[in-house]
Amino acid sequence: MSKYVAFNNDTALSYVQELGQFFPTDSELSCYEFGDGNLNLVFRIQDTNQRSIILKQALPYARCVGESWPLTLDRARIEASVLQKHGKVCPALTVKVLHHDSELAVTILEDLGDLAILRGELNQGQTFRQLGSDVATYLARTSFYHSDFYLSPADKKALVQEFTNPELCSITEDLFFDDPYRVHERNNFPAELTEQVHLLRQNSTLLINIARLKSKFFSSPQTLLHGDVHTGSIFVSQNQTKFIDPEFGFFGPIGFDLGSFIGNLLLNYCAHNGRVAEAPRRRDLHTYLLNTISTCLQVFEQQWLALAKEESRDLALQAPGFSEQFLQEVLQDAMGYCGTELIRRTIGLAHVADIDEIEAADKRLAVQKQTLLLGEQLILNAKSCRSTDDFYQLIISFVH
Ligand code: SR1
Ligand code: MG
Repeated sequence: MSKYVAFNNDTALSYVQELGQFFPTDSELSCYEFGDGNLNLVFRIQDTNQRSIILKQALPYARCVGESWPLTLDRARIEASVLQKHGKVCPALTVKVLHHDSELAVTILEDLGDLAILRGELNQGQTFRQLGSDVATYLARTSFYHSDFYLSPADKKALVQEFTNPELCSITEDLFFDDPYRVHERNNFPAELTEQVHLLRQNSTLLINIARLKSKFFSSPQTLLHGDVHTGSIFVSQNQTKFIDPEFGFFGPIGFDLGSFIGNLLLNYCAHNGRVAEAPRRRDLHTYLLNTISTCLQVFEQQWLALAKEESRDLALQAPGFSEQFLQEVLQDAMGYCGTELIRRTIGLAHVADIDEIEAADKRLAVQKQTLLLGEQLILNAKSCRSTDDFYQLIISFVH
């Protein structure tokens, strides 16, 4: 019989006390639940001397929808294992796993209490100088070291099996590539967008590109992805960046994580048009976001190519010029997935606070129109992207 039981504040606290690993004996501990994500419970357990840890527990359903949407507890194992794998090759940028129990779907993590979730910070107009290069470093290192360039074929195939994540992948398959392009009860957009959405759904070239991106998502096990790189999955301070929450991790196309991240910066960029009234302030924030995107693309390319040159182990994949060609396709994929993130966050089930919290309905609608249009153009132009500069220039041409 399974020992799974969903924790409350008291049972989470007792569990940690029984483990007896994280606090000195006889510490006075307290616990509260503060999870505001779509899926899980998140508790902070602390003593009276500023020591604290985070206990995350998966529920057997999606928290944001309720018990009518059952969801595998195995996502907790996947999340803890991705963090451990990514933490090995990129420790500075990955939250540390302190303990994991697959049966209870519980993971204990270091508390990043001094850091804050990136989405909230960006929405308050905060900026982080290291963000673009830190995210690029995390994506380049985690994607390279779990790719065929580095892993032996046998190790890679074993890992692909270990990280098969069908239920969570199916959420992404539905929410990114299906729902927005047809009538579905999960979709959520104002009536005023109906015509633009209708036109999007009639665009056969767009639909072929969506099919290509979905097909690649289905069957391109290029690397162990984080799988959900939005700005709610990144903690930041002025000198640190930490990735959390890779429960959607699986072996998929490298461009997916990169595209999702840039998509979230662009959602924030467009949202500023409805959030920030003063033009000079808005211009500064826009400049910051564009610089961050540009840095992220350039550093990702530099680091990935340097790793491919210095660390590739597969003989055939070392053929001169191949890694550059491979990377070009990664960028094309990233641009396409970036577009799908913009569209699904605008009209699908899971929106972003950046846009939803814009109080004035007319301003919010103008932003939604812009994110839809930008998403569509990124997808339509993805195949012609040949360099990081092409990617960047396309963004500039549609946001300026
Ligand atoms: C039902 S899950 C909705 C979204 O939340 C997660 O963070 C993923 O982005 C997913 O698409
Ligand atoms: Mg999450």
